[in-house]
Amino acid sequence: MKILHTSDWHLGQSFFTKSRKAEHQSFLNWLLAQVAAHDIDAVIVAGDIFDTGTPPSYAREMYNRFIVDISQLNCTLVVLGGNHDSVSTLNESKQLVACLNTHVVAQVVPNSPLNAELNGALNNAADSAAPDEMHPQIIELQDRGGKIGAILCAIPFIRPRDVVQSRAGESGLEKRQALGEAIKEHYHQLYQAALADRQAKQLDVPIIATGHLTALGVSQSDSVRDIYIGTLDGFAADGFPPADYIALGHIHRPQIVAKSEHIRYSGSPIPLSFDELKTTKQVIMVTFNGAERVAITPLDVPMFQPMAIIKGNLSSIETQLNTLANSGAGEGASSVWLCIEVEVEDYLTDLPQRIQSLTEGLPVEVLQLRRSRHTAKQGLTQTARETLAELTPQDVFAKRLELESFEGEVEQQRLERIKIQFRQILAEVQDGEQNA
Ligand SMILES: [Mn+2]
Repeated sequence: MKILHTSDWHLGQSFFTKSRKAEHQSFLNWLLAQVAAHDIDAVIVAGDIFDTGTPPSYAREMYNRFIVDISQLNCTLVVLGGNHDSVSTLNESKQLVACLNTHVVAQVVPNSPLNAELNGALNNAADSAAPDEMHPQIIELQDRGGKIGAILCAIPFIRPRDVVQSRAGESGLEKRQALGEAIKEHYHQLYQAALADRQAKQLDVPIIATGHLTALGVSQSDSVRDIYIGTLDGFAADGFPPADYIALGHIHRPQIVAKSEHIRYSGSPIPLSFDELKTTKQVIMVTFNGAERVAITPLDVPMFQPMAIIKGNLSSIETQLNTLANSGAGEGASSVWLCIEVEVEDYLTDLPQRIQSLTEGLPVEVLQLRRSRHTAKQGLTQTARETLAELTPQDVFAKRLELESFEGEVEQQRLERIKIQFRQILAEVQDGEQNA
């Protein structure tokens, strides 16, 4: 049994007004070629298929086309909901794509026995192909020969309301702990159900789990929003069950979790922010022989759109631009997308014009212009040194926020959320001090 693990496609993303359509289409074509070349039995997408809950038509069309194409390769597809995905958007075509060998798990079935019963009834009414008592998140993955090759605990992004009931009077810390425990319990229940199924059918197959969350101790990139701020900082990796492989999504940089080879983030297949250019993009191929995991092989995804970050003072930026142009980058179908960070003359008000004149005639397009704000940083350090005792936590946080840029509507909304969360956390800490 061979599976391919990928995540965080973010189909439909618009990047500083640029569409990622061509890159996504190239990636999907490349992925289909890998499925064919390596005889992949199943592809798992661990959340964030779409960038938003209401993706543009072209993105939905791309998704539909991919499902048709992969089913023709006799490969199973598993699609899990991420925090960016809308449960109802993914569920719209769930029954339809089930006919094309594609399993969609958009949300978790709650742990509570009452809810589980209700959901079981709803699920059976909607999906008459599930007459047995199998948990709807347990999927027997078939290999290309139609035999069961693995049992999957299909766990999408877990929304707190799906697994915990908040109680009045609970502190923030208690809420965080309750959510962490509930997530752990959800993994445990599904793992036990998978074990029971494997035992009952005497199968020599691995148990694979998935997830779309922040596992503790993982480094993040710019484009990942802290979904658990204020509720949970991260899920401790020791809360995962002893599955043979755990396919994670949400973090865009490929990485191993808690030094465990088999617990991994595949990362996003295309860079979703300039910050993500630091690492090569991958999908992960996992090979099993019976129940035994014999190889974990990252496959590097080609870079379909040239992108670069250029930093420095204006004269160094000019030199780097010319080096880039002379290297032949951007001479293909698309010019190089650039992020330019001005480090010294960042105070100049006519920076955009200066950068424009430097890049004129070169095969580049400047999508982002950052000022590195040295002066602002010095300001903060100075104030902090002189008057920290006189400042309130709000003052310090406000000064820190001044160092960040929040451009555009989405970023402004993010800024508002951060401010609200800061106030909540501060209130909690201050409550705690009074009670102590
Ligand atoms: Mn994502």
